[in-house]
Amino acid sequence: MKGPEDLIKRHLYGLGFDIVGIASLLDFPSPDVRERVLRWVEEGRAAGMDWFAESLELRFDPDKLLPGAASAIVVALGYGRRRVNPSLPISRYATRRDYHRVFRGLLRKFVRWAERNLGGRYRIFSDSAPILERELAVRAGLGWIGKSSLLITPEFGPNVLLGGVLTDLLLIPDSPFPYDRCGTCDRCVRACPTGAILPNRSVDANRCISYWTVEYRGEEFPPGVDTHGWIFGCDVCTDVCPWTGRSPSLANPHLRAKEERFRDISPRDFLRMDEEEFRRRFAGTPVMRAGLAGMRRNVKAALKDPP
Ligand code: B12
Ligand code: SF4
Ligand code: SF4
Repeated sequence: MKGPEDLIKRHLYGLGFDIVGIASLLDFPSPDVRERVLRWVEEGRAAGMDWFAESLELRFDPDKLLPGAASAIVVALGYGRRRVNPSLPISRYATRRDYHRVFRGLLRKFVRWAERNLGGRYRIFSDSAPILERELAVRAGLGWIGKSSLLITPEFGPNVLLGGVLTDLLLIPDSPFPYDRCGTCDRCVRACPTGAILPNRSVDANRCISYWTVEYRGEEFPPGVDTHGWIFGCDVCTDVCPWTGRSPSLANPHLRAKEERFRDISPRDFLRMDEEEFRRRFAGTPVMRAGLAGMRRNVKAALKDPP
């Protein structure tokens, strides 16, 4: 007879996820990961992301998110190495459907099924809840933390987005991913245009282009910030990773729906369009996070310093 772990995985693969794994929440996070995260915050590496420091207590205690949480079911969707529009300096993941919505939609279906068939309680996460997602993914056997600090999977390289559910079911976990397959490679560290990747496999957000173009809310960038031509996110550390070369060209079909929105657009178009057109075109895609004002700020900075 199949155990609940097999049923869960079969159901999630059936919904279209690319990778599925189960992690135990016993001693999560481990003291060394806790220490890493605390140091990252104390050294000011989170830049202006105050929400990160403010939610540390929750990040360190899944029980606060779901009382009795015993296991995490971690899922990944591959976002493909193909650029929809090679002359548009928007990171690949952002020229797809907004992954938060995709994860939420699919995981809600999963939870409905699980509640009916397995019992237990569930709490969905995909950037939406304060969880250390990459650490959970390593525990669930999906891949390893690369020098870029990203989770690298053998099948999709770093080009995966993560989500999952916490549950109070005590499931048999998968084995944590046992290898570091970066070896002597350090392409991401050398290629990062701003030197944001630190020697301890973490990223200083103060220097990361993705932070400035996606998360920063100011009207203008402070002097000295150079986004190297990117107008939303940055793909340099994922593009150069040798594991990207082996990963599928196309994104998971669930993410592909909005790709055509980015096909015939140039950075200057963001300076011309009004709010209504922006919303009509990009609703349901990650660039809504920056809003039109944020995209304009990013484009103006990029035009001063084209790639
Ligand atoms: C804050 C944040 C950012 C910040 C800070 C990035 C960072 N590296 O921390 C900014 C805005 C810069 C950012 C950028 C990007 N992000 Co981001 N981001 C997050 C977020 C919300 C939290 C990350 C976090 O906890 N950072 C805190 C610090 C302390 O983490 P850390 O130092 O790397 O340590 C962690 C691991 O390395 C790990 N670790 C565990 N054991 C060990 C052992 C050893 C030996 C080592 C070395 C490490 C290690 O433990 C720590 C806790 O998880 C997550 C979603 C989530 N809730 O997890 C997404 C997330 C990490 N981002 C994601 C993506 C896609 C990106 C971008 C690629 C987007 C883009 N194209 O522009 C870039 C990549 C930049 C990079 N190289 O990291 C994906 C990554 C998927 C993946 N394959 O790993 C995530 C998981 C979102 C998601 N749901 O899919 N991001
Ligand atoms: S996203 Fe860009 S700026 Fe940030 S660490 Fe990667 S290469 Fe560096
Ligand atoms: S580019 Fe090389 S060092 Fe960086 S994550 Fe990929 S394999 Fe590891």
